[in-house]
Amino acid sequence: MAAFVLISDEKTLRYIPANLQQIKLFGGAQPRIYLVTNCESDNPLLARALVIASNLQVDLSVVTIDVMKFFPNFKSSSNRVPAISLMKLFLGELLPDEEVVLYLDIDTVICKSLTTLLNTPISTPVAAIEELSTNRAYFPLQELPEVYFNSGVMLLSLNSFRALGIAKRAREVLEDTTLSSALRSRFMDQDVLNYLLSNNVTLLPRKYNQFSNNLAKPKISTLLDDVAIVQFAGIEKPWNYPRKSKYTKLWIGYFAASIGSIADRKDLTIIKSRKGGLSPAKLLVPLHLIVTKALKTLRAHVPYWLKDFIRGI
Ligand SMILES: [Mn+2]
Repeated sequence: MAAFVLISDEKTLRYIPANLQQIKLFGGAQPRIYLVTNCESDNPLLARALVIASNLQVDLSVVTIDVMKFFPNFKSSSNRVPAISLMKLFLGELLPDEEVVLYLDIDTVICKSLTTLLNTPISTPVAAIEELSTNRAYFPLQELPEVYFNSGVMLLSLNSFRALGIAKRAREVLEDTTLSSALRSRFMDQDVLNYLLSNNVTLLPRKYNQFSNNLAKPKISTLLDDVAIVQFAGIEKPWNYPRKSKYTKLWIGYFAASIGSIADRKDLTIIKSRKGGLSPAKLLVPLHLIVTKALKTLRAHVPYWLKDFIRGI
């Protein structure tokens, strides 16, 4: 079964517990996860992610990359996509023992079991959903690729990546000043991946990468009950989006469940700023206390003559 790959810089490291929780729930038995990050290995949020992974009994390996050493000439653009996301292009080399991996953006919300997807054999380097909306129109080269895929959820054949020398070709693109400045002007890793691989992609069913802004439209969302992964592609993220949406709430639930009592003050602000989210007080109460309290409340409402018949209440 495919391993999972998450890529995070220090801004998103705080949210990784939510991803771990979701993978635990929907990623099949004993999921293996790689976290590729440019954070220092003594970052407390990294340590926290490792503790949570061990609590959840998921196998988490951290791959630390110094992006500035990796790309000495990298010029950060005003783009919201961080440089570390370019590491998607180099996964064949970074994970030499893995054959197929499922890459997931941190801003994804998993809603259903992914075991079918994780066991899907692929004959192309990438399997992803086609991106029909905005980003395609911004592809900066004159020649638009026939298919333009989204790089937020991808099943990747790292065997094919290695066989096709994708890491070397990606480096060539990134070091070609004219080409890379055109490609990196906006969506960076997604543009480079499309430039290299859009003629060699398997299209996945859309349910594996539904954009949250589409699901917010009631007419569309009723048609899309079958959604397996939602991506908060764009500025809205489950941790900063004030609107009450089903998927934001779902994410908050995963995040709260994963951090439990090792939440810190900043986590509580994230959760507190949501209407409909868990309150910080609830979050810090260990689960068994909540259950005991609920049972007490229930007991108070059961007529006395029934109590003897119901064991455990
Ligand atoms: Mn994303």
